[in-house]
Amino acid sequence: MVDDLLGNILERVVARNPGEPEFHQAITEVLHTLQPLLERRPEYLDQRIVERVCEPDRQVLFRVVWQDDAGRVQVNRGLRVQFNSALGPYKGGLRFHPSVNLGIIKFLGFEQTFKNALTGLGMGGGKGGSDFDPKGRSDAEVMRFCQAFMTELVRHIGPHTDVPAGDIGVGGREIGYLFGQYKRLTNAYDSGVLTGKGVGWGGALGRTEATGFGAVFFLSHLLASRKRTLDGLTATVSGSGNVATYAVAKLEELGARVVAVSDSSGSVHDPAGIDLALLRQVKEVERARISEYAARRSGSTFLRGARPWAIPCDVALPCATQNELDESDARSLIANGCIAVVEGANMPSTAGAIELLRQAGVAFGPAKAANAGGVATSGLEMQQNASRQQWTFDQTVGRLAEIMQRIHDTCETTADEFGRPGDLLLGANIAGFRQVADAMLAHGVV
Ligand code: NDP
Ligand code: 2IT
Repeated sequence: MVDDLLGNILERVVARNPGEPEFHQAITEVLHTLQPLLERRPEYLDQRIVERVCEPDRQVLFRVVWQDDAGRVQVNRGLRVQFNSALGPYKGGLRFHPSVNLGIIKFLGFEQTFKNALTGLGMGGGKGGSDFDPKGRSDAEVMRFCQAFMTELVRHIGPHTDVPAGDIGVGGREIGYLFGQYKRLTNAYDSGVLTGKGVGWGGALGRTEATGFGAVFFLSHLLASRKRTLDGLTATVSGSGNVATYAVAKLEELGARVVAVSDSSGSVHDPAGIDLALLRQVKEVERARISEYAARRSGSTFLRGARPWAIPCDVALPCATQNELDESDARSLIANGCIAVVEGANMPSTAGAIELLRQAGVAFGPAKAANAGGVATSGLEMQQNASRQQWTFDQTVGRLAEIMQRIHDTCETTADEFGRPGDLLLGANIAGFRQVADAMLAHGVV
C-alpha cells in the first residue's frame, strides 16, 4: 500500500521534471528507503510531505555575462536552487563545471537538505552554480566571472536567507572574489553570507580540511563497528581536489597507505603511498593535472582515462563526482577484497553499484552522512561569524569529529530501529527525512 503510494509519487516527480536523470536518481534512492518510516508515520503521507520535499521552494536561473582576457564577451548560465528551509536558511555549495545544469543542481540541493538535517546545526538545503569552466582561465577571468555571477546572486542570498559555499570548481579563490563583490554591492560586511572564506577575513580554521577529514572520521567509525581500524590498510581515493586531498591527509595520519588518486583525465597508482606534499604542490599551488604528479614521483604510474577502482584496496573513497563508481567498478572492488566504501563526493556510486556492495557485505558510508563534515564545519563557521570569534583549528576539528561520530551513530541506530542493521543508507535517509518532515508538519501547510 505505502509502496504503491511511493511508486505513484515517484512517477509523478519524474514526469514533472523531465530530462533530469541525476535528480530522478537521487529522489528514487531516498524514496525507496522511506517505506518503513511511512508505515509508522501515515501523517507524512496525509500531509503530502513526500511530494512537498521533492519540490524545491524556489529555482533561480540567470544569465551571467563577462569578458575574457581577449576582450571577447562570454555568456554562461547561473543557477541557485533554494530547496528546503524547514530547518534553517538555505545552505549549500556552488559548483562551477561545464556539466552543470538544472537537474544536477536539483539533485545536489535535494541531497543537501537531508545531509544538513543530519548535522543537527539548523540549516536548510540549497545548491547553485554555473556551467562556467574555470579550467585554463586566468585569475582575472575567474574574478570577472565571479563578479558577474554575484551581481545577480546578491538579490537572493543573505546570512539569514541563503548561505552559499564551495563545491567542484569553487574554492577559496572563488569565495574571495564572490565575497568581495557581495560586499561592494551591499556596502555591508556580512561575514555570514558565504562560508569557506579565508581565515584572515572571517573563515574558520579547519573548513578547508573538513569534508575529507570528516569522511575519514566516518570511515573510522564504520570500521570500529566491525572491530577494525585504518592502521595498515590500503586505500584508494578518486579525485585530487579539496575533498580528496584532505581525505588522503587524514587517511595517512591514521596509518593507512593511499595508493591512488585521480582527476578527470586518469588515475595515479603510487604503491609506496601518495606523497601529500607533492599532491598539494601539483594541485593546490600549480593547479596542474594529476599526470604531473606521476611525472615527478618515481615508482608511480599514470593510468590515462582510468578510474582507480581496479587498483586493489581495503577501503575505497570516491571523492570526485556523481556516478563515478558503477557496477563494474563495484565488481572489481569486491573481487579485490575491499571491505568498505565511503562516499566523499555527492552520489558517486550508481544504484546498481550500491546494491552489489550491499550483497557482498561491503560496509557502505552514504554521501549525505559521510561527506556532511564540510557543511557541518560551514555551520561552525557561521557560529564563529555570528559571535565574532575565531576558534582554533583544534577546537573546530574537535567539534567536527564529535559531529561525525554522532552522524554515524544516528545512521546506525536508525537502521537498527527499522530492522535493517548495518544499512546506513537507509539509516541516513530516514533520520534526515524525519527531521525535515517533522519541522514541515509543525510549520503547517506552507
Ligand atoms: P574540486 O573541484 O576541488 O575537485 C574535484 C575533483 O574531482 C577534481 O580532481 C576533478 O578532476 C574531479 N572531477 C570533477 N568532475 C569530474 C568528472 N566529471 N569526472 C571525473 N573527475 C571529475 O571539488 P571538491 O573536492 O570540492 O568536490 C568533490 C566532490 O565532493 C563533489 O562531488 C562535491 O559535490 C563533493 N563535496 C564537496 C564538499 C566540499 O566541501 N568541497 C562537501 C561535500 C561534498 P578535474 O580537475 O580533472 O576536473
Ligand atoms: O556538498 C556539500 O555539502 C558542499 N559542497 C558543502 C556545502 C557548504 O555549504 O559548506
